[in-house]
Amino acid sequence: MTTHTAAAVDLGASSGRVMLARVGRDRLDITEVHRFGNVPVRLPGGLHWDVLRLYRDVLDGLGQAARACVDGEVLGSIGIDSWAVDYGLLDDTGALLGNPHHYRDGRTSGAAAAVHAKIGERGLYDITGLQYLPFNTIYQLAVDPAAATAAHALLVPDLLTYWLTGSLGTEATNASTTGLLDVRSGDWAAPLFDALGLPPGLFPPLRRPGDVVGPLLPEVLDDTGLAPSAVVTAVGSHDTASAVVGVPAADERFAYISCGTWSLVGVELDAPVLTPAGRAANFTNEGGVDGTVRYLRNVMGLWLLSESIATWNRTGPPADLPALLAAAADVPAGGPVFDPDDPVFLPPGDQPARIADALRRAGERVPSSRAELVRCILDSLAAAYARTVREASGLSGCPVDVVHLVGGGARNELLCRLTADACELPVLAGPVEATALGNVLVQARAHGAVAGDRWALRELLRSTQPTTRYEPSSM
Ligand code: LFR
Repeated sequence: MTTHTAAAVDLGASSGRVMLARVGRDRLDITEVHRFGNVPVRLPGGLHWDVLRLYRDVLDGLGQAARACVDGEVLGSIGIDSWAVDYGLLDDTGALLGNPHHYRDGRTSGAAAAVHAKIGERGLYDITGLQYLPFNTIYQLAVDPAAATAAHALLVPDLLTYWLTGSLGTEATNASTTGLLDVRSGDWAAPLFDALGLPPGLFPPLRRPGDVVGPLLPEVLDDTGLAPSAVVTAVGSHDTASAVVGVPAADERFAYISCGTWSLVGVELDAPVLTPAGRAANFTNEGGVDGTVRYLRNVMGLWLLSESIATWNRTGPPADLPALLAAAADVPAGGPVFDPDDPVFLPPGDQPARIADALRRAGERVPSSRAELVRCILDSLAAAYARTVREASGLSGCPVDVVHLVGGGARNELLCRLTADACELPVLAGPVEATALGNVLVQARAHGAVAGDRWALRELLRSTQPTTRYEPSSM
């Protein structure tokens, strides 16, 4: 087998990156060739993604990837992943009908109630197995006046794929986050489209991770300098699906925390769990690569920290994150905690004030310094991770011996340590770039550079990517 050169386009809620990877039987190298901000724009009509800016950066990144190829090396494929649920609408000529909304926009308040009046919440879960999040695509579409007449809806990675290749499709792992997919059949749930008055073919047919989508359009070749042989290849286009592929687990007995803007906490299963207890605990059955199920719940994540820092930077002396984390590590254990999953924290805004309110309401002490507040956020996240890992294991019957913490949060030593303590389990931290690694591994397998199931891919991760182990301090 040869080495495959692939680019991963990985878009997060606050930044995007294009990574260049070389993957072979004993080789997995990945380097960042372009990193860019993802800055949403507030208009009178709501909070939007600047999707053309993102696409411009994707093209620039692919150009950099082409130029980074050395000694006759040719970039063979490109895979795209991003956050879930958001979409762009197209007319019948393929033109974009307006900028996609941001899932944190307030337009969905009240949308769920309207949808549940047509399809009961329990019935919806029975069909989709999806956790309730107020911004699931189904709720967004219900309040989107353009949806009923649009020719196509494309999830964000599928929209970028369309612009690169001209090919319409919906990648299956991301489709599973829409609230419109039947969790048993794995196909679109026609009765839900009916009930909501949505065109039945609004989303184009599904494609699976590993499917080759096709070559790049001539204008893309011009813009990027890529070779005409490069193809876009479907990956787990939901970033969390790629992140779970990128978890370097040795066997099934693990939980994962994909820790970035959100923290996605759960286990990997072969079949969905659709029990009333799972529904009551708001656990989701999202689609994973190779037909796996990501049985997890969203925890609010580092968004609490990044929005706190943004607030401090707006209103006072700039915050120095490394210094704050060092000081937070010196704050004594046993301080106040709040429930990070309170929906009050969902929209952008003054998180320190919201956290202080939440603590006051719960009769807890309010932190008196920035460092104490950072510690309070991390303690609260660690406690939420521990609760969620226990519930995921209990509800699914999947035993957990180790917690893999991947994504940007793996750099945060204090968070990893607190998580090990709260879970009373070892935490294996890293890789930071699990999502991009999961993305390129699926491409490399599709193009024959590596073989085997997800365990073979994880074996390659374990032999090439360093991790840091944190033991719980009571052990
Ligand atoms: C993480 C993520 C989560 C999804 C949230 C919103 O980046 O994709 O899995 O619930 O973003 O799309």
